[in-house]
Amino acid sequence: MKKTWWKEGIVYQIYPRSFNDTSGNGLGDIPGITEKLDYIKSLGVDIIWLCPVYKSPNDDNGYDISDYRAISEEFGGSSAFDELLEKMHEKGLKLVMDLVLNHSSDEHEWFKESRKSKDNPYRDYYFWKPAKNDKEPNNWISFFSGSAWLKDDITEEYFLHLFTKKQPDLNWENPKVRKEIHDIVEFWCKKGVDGFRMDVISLISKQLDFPDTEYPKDYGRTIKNYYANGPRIHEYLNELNKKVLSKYDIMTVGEGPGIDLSNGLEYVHEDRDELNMIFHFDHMFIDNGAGGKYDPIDVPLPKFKKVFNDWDKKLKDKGWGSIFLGNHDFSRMVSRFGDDGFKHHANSAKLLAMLLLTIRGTTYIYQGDEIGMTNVAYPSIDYYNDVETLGSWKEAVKRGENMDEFLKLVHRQSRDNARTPMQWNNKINAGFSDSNPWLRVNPNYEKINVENQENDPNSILNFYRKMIAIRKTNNVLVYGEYICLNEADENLFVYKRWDKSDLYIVLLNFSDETQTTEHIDTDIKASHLVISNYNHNHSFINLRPWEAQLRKL
Ligand code: ISL
Repeated sequence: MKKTWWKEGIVYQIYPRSFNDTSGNGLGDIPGITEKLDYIKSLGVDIIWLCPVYKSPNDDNGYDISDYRAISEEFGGSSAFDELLEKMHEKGLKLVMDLVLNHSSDEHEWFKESRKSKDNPYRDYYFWKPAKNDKEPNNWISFFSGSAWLKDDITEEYFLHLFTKKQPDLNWENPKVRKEIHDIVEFWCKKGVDGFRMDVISLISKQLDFPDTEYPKDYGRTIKNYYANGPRIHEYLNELNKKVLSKYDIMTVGEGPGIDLSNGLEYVHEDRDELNMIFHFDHMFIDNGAGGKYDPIDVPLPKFKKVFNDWDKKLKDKGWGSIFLGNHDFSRMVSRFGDDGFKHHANSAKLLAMLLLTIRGTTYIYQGDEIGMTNVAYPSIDYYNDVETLGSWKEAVKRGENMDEFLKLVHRQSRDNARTPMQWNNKINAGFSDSNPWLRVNPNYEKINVENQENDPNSILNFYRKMIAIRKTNNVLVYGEYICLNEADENLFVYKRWDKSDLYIVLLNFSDETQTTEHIDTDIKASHLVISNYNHNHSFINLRPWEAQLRKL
């Protein structure tokens, strides 16, 4: 395996709108990030992935870009961005931009032109189709509910939007579109950014016959598979790589709904010159039942472990993985994979930190997870902001569902769970802003906040710092071999990491009861403890509720 900075680096993901507001308008901003660089640096991370900060009407909080070269004025404009980049580089931090290239905003100049007439030079920048039997060109459903086509009055044709109707899909078939995209990527490379997270990159190549799809009953869960991995996807990525990416020392990570074990390597194989890493969602959609996200099911631990085991095997010696348990699109990782109740909150958050930092692949930490921020449960739908949540709510109303019950599902599944403002201290608005935040703070900020945890050597925050330091000084935890020792065990996740000189054993008790490791065949007896989330009486035979131990031979 080639050794590089982005394999060894640890990424911290920032959702700027919710990170830190310095202008006092209730929205986080770029100077707010600059202000917190010492905090970020103190975690020990190396790379910041910044969710979109471009000019945007914010129909989907920045994932609808109206000018790919301009920074949103609300966030501080380009001078604030330049300052952030400069300060980050001074401190030895790298910056990864989020690029949304599958679609633009409908307020982008290209789209404004495109809709004007059928022969406008920008018409083919998007997908326009006439009606079929007085209806949409096909039956495709948008990710955010309803048809994926919208009729535009000017030419009476439909355009494709796999996300909201303000996010028209760009037509990568058109060489002019690809040239524009290459130029945009080059623009940011020349500015000195260190990489890109490419939004829904698996969707950029479309099936051009736009077939009607016979959606099975579980389409809520499988919908992405109909649109992803189109016929020219690898050609496009290869071209982008050859023309721009390969000329710079940057990292790329493609977001990949619809990417799975059968095709993942095709995106990241080190000989293929496409992307460095992808985000697959095998563990993130694992709790989606037949009805999709709002039909959640319980997940047995072996199924969860299998995702990590299978992907490690698949990528081993050929490609590189991304290890994450949360981001701005999912509920909080401690509420989802841990236990956010009073008793086990801290230990389960620390256990998940140990997992993130000891599995093979680059670690991605989402803002707030380092203090164990949890899901929120707003009293009514009026408090929610996310387009996906609101779309699903409307659909549920149409279906005549019991909306009190549906609100409980929103509490569990809404993307807003991860978007509540960062909890800095126990003062007004959690120290995020002087005025009312765009999204209500989670009321538990009085207990769960950075300031409290700075002062507590046993806090989740300080555990992250220790774990990060351990990983940074032990390359075996980055590159070393990985094997899971107890695939079928319902409660424990135990694995080894090793190379020629070192061997680590990771013991994670994913349950709220004591569990024995006696049946697991390891060299455990000869090992010594490196770090644990409990600070006394460590036995490697009996692991207490949510106990996590990193041991070394
Ligand atoms: O959010 C999801 C499930 O709750 C995903 O299906 C998500 O829509 C998908 O992973 C794509 O996400 C990305 O593109 C979207 C944007 O809304 C997300 O925030 C972004 O991460 C459209 O640009």
